[in-house]
Amino acid sequence: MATQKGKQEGNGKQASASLSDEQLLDLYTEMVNHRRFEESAARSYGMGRIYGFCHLHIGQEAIASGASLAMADGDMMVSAYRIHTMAISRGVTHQEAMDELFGRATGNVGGMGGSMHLFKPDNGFYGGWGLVGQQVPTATGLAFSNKYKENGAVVVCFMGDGAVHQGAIHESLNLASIWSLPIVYIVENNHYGMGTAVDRISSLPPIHRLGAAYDIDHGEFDGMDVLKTYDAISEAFERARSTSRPTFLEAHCSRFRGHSMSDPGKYRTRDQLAEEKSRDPIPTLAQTLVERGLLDDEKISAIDKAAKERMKKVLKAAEEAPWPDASEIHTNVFAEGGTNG
Ligand SMILES: Cc1ncc(C[n+]2csc(CCOP(=O)(O)OP(=O)(O)O)c2C)c(N)n1
Ligand SMILES: [Mg+2]
Repeated sequence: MATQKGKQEGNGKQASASLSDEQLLDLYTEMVNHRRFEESAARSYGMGRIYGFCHLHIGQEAIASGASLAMADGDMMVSAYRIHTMAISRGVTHQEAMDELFGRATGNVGGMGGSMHLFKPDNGFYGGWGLVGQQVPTATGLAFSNKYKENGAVVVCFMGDGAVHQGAIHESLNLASIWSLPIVYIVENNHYGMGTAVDRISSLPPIHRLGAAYDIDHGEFDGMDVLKTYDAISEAFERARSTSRPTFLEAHCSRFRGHSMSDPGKYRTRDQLAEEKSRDPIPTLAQTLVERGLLDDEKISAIDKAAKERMKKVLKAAEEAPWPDASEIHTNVFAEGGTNG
């Protein structure tokens, strides 16, 4: 890592070195489950079962799993709209998530939110926001609240590379720095916004440099490697816990599908995509675990088979799940007791 003052340099202690064999296998299994969930969502969207927007995290699963593993009870995660895997890592079941995508009453938020608005506050997952950058002031406010209450909780807040120029993000970083908030901001730099390469729209690269402007420790990591992801995020969490200082990290990653289901992805060549896929986080972890004697071909196939079978059942149940009742149409639209009733 970098050496300049203010940059996250790596504290020499790699949190991943203390993970047990069981935790490593769980991490791998979770990432395979994420992949199969997202592929099932893609197929269901193509079949007209999912309405509205649908943004997949295929290729970026290591970030959801690595970050979630770094969290302790009470910590909070906030993200944008590419969130199925994050919500699932924080305890939303595959069924609750898929039912929500299908718009069913049994969904995570009663079928009212859809793909972009999963929530699980009991496990520290605070969404799920559709406006680019919108989640960052919200996450910063949560961090302020945690510090005020002295509850020791740390917030991790994700945003895309296309979001970092939003004014509200700059205001948030400034406040996080002057108020010394226990928060870890992570830019998932998958190189593209909705269709334009980040290098064409940003004067920033490397994006993590933005942290320096607000006197925030900053750094970058390989978001295609779940163990490096876990190490970098754990170090930032440790800083937040021990010094109540924010960190601004850039995760280098790739999304293997379009921005959303309606994006044909004409802005990158087949060769470029193939190169990105050669760094797929799932086989990368598999190889490490094979080398450590924890996985072999047979176990890899068994984990994958179980993930596919689970998704078959989940899809069938989502198909059969009830729709929300029409009487629910105004539920959660207006605050109770407010001027609107
Ligand atoms: C305020 C606002 N402007 C525009 C949009 C439309 N929009 C949705 S996603 C997106 C690009 C975001 O790209 P990035 O932040 O890199 O995230 P990624 O989709 O790559 O994960 C845009 C412009 C929006 N949702 N909100
Ligand atoms: Mg992007």
